[in-house]
Amino acid sequence: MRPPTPRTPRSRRLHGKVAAAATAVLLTLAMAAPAASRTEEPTRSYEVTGPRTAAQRTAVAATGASVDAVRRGSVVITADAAQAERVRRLGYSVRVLPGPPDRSDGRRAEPFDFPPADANYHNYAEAMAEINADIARYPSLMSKQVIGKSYEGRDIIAVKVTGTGTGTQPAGDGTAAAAARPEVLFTHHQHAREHLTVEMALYLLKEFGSKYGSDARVTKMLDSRVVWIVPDLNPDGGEYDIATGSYRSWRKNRQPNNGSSARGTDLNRNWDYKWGCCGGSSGSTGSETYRGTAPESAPEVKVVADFVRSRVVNGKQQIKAAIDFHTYSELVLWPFGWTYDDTAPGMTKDDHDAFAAVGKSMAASNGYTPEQSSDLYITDGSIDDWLWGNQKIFAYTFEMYPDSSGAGGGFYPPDEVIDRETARNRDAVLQLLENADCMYRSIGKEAQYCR
Ligand code: 0X9
Ligand code: CA
Ligand code: ZN
Repeated sequence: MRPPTPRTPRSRRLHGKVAAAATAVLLTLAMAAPAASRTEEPTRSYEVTGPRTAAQRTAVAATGASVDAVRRGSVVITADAAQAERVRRLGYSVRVLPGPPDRSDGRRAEPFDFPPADANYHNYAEAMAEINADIARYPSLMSKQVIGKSYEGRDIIAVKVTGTGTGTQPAGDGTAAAAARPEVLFTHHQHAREHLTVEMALYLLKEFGSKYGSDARVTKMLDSRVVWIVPDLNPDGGEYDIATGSYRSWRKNRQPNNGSSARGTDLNRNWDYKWGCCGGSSGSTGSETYRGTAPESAPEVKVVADFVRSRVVNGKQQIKAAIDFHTYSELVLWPFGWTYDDTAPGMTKDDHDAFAAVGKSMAASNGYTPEQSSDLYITDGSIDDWLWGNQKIFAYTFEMYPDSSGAGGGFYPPDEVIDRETARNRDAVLQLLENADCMYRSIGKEAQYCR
C-alpha cells in the first residue's frame, strides 16, 4: 500500500515565487501519479486496545473500519487514517500493525498472480482451470453452471456435486418433492483478501471427487444430497488484491460508487434482509463495510441471491443448510448478526437451539469457537442472516485459520498451511451434510419438525 500523497499545508504555500513554482511542480507530480494512488484512501491494519464488549466492538465498526479479529479487550481492524482517528476519539489506544507480508522471495511477481512464495494459492484463472479439470475427471459426479457475472465481467460459477447411486432422487419434475435430495450450499470468497476460502472450495471438490465410491461417508452423503459450491463470489476483488505482487488487504468488490473516488461494496453487507437496519454496516462509500446503494446493488450478490431463489421448486426451497467461508479467527458463527438477541422474529428458540447444537458439534471437530455472529459485533445485510431470515436455510459462517492471536499471518497465511487448514473442515462439512435433511434432529425434535 502506498503512503498518502503528501499535501502542502496552506499556510506554508504562498511564500513567494519560488515556493509557488515548487508547489506547481509537486502538483504536477501528484496529477501524474496513477489514479489509484490519488483517489483511494490507503488502509492499514491496527490493534485497538480497550473494546471488550460486543457493543463496544460495534461502535468501533461504526467508524467505517472492518473488525478483522476479536480478542479479549482488543480488536484488530482495517482502517484508513480518518477511520483510525475516529476510533481514537472513542477513547481507545490505536497501534499500527505491520502490513501484509512480503512473499516475493526477491523475485518479480507476475501481474494478477500470487507472489512466488505463495504460488500454491490459486488466482482466478488457476482456480477455474482446476475446477474444469475436476469436472472433466468426474463428469458423472460434478457439473458447472455459470450463474452470472461479476462487475468486471468475470464468470461466477456454481458447481453441482451429487452421486449416481440409489439414494433419494432429485425431484426434477417436482412430483417426488418429498423424496428429493436435500441440497447444501457452500459459498466462498465474499471478501477479496480471504484467499484461503477459495482453496477450501477446491479442497471440497477434490475430496468429493476422489473419495466418492471409496469412502463410505462421502459416498452415502453424495448419494443422498445435492451439494452446490460457489467457489468465488468476489473474483474482481480477489484479482485486485494480488494484482501488483504485494497484497493490498482489499475487502470489497470493485464496483465504482457514484460521486465518490472510493470503490467497492462490502458484499457481506449487501444482502436483502434487514439491510442497513441496525448500525452493522455503513452508508459511506469509503467505508470497509459500505452496504451499497440498495440491497443486492452489488452484481455478485444479485447473481448468488438469484441462484438461491432459483432453488425454490414448487414453492419449497431445496437448499436446507449452508456454510459461507471467510477468514480469519477460527469461528463457527450462526445468525442473527443484526441483533444481540438469541431469539427474534424469524428465529424461534428451537431454531436457535438447532443452530447452536449443530454449530457446536461442527466446532468440536475443527477446534473453532462456536457462537452467534453478533457476539462479535452487529452486522446487517450479511449472507447468513438473509439465507436464514429470507430463505429458511440453516446458514453458518466459518472464519478459517488463523486464530486471532496474530501469529498465523492474519488474512495472508503462507501457502504451506493450505492442505492442513482446508482438510481441517472435512468433518464439519460432512456433519452439516448429515444433518441437512433435518436440522431439528440435533435437538431431539425430528418428529415435530421433519415428518
Ligand atoms: O464481518 C464479516 O462480514 C465477517 N467477518 S470478516 O472478518 N470475514 O469480515 C463475519 C460475518 C459473520 N456473520 C454475521 N455477522 N452475520
Ligand atoms: Ca510458500
Ligand atoms: Zn470475510
